[in-house]
Amino acid sequence: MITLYHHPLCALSRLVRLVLAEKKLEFEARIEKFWERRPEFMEMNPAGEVPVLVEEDGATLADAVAIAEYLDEVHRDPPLLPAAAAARAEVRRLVGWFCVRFHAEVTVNLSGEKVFKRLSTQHAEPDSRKIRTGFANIHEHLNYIGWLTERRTWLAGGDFTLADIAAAAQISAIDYMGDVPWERHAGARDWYARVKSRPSFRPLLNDHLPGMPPPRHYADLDF
Ligand SMILES: N[C@@H](CCC(=O)N[C@@H](CS)C(=O)NCC(=O)O)C(=O)O
Repeated sequence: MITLYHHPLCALSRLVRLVLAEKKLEFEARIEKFWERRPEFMEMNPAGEVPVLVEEDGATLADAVAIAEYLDEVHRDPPLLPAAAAARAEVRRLVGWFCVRFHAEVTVNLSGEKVFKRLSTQHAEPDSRKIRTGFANIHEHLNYIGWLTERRTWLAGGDFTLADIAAAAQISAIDYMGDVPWERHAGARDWYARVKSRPSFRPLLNDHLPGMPPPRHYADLDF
């Protein structure tokens, strides 16, 4: 069976969990406290980052998008990248947008400060300037999702793709902390409600970290 080393509130780990679930692949999920830099884990991924996926034959893969593309190549059904080269390039552009830009501008500032700083160090205070920056930046991204879904059924076109997964993975990690300003972004909210109602999303909605419960609307499909 596949083993996934992840953290429940790591957006990039969530991306891989969603891909595995869309493809209905069974896997054993192991929570990795990556900040402890366990020697056995560092050996698996010298970057010391989750997610890491280990195949039954021992093949070890790191980096969320590399893992997602690998899974899409090896398990074609359902495809998460389109067959046409130009359509594939559009999906990859948006995957990069959310895994790189959104992650750096929003997720690192919000969950990095509020969750991982608290988990990884005993006394570090969250940096309120970074938190303000994360809150300021999220609007541009939610507006962009609204703009895209006024023109397309899903983010990259007519089909649900890895672009939707990449965006929803980031947003779900922020939503777990109740930090998504849904009241100002009806378009993004409608799109997220559609993603949230997919069976692949259910395990994420059941996440519950001891001492860090999600807000009530987090698992609500009609939020
Ligand atoms: N390039 C990696 C980045 C993943 C990443 O940023 N993971 C964070 C947790 S969400 C991590 O493990 N950070 C390690 C650290 O801060 O030392 C990927 O896309 O998978």
